[in-house]
Amino acid sequence: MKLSVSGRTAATGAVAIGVSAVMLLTGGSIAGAAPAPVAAAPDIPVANVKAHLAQLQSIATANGGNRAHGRAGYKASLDYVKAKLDAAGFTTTVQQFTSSGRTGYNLVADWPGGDTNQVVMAGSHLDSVTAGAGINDNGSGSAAILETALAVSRAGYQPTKHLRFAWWGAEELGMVGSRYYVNNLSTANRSKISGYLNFDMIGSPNPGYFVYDDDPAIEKTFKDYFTGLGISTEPETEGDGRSDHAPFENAGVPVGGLFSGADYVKTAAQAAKWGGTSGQAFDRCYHSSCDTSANINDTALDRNSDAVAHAVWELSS
Ligand code: DTR
Ligand code: CA
Ligand code: ZN
Ligand code: ZN
Repeated sequence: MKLSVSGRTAATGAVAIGVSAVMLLTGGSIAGAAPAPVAAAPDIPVANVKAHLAQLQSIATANGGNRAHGRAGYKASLDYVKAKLDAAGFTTTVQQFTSSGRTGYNLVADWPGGDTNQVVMAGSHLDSVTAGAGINDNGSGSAAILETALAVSRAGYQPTKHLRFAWWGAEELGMVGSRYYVNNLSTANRSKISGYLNFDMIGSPNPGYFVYDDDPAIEKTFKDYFTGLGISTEPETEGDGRSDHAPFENAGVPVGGLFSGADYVKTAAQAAKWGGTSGQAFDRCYHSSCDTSANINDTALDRNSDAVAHAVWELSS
């Protein structure tokens, strides 16, 4: 396993006058101070998420039409994401592995600070199938967690827990990259991961709003967010064991995540509550050449990206 680490320590120039200092100045008492409220996550601009998707589309177009494991389009995708994170102050690590005779890569980005004995992870697979650009599957998840990581940097967010983001290679070959990562964690480091959040297809053109029903606390965090939007979600069951949360779950890590649907067909009842077209797949371009920038529902991508940020802020505070 080869590792390369780069990146810059986050700028810490911001000087904040804490509530306690202000209260002392105005004669207040710290003892009576109410517990600090959980910092609210910022809105994630969906235009920024779509700009990342446009870059991933351009990369696929320039590299044989895909971003698949072992192909030039995958490594170019990883280089794009890594450059954004390095510039934003993350400590990035590229983990190399071999699968089906080709070299694969995971990208792991740590946000400096927080309790490294309590690590909150958010991950998405960055690879596509060979048939196409993989913009919904899974540029959508990759772009959403990238923009969330950049929002952490912009906010100078200093969470109690340590934040780690990951972009997996070779998921389409059977969660190869994420399994390689988990298998190469020491038992001690594995036990420090307090939760893993997975985002794989979150912008489907005929979207559903599914929440992984694995860890109850993580599930509640997501469900409460969508309740606040007046959206009734459903448990995500079709994908059990079919994406990168599976290796973490098998290792005993609490997992959760979001999903907007793949090749299953939206029912009339689902169309009545979510809109869209009943009797049609959530994503008719699943694993097809038409999974391009046009294969995204902006509203679903926006809502799910904001839910990613909400969960990252809430679970790490
Ligand atoms: N995104 C799919 C894996 C996946 C996750 N949830 C579901 C549900 C139904 C079908 C597939 C999936 C992939 O990467 O192939
Ligand atoms: Ca938003
Ligand atoms: Zn897929
Ligand atoms: Zn996927």
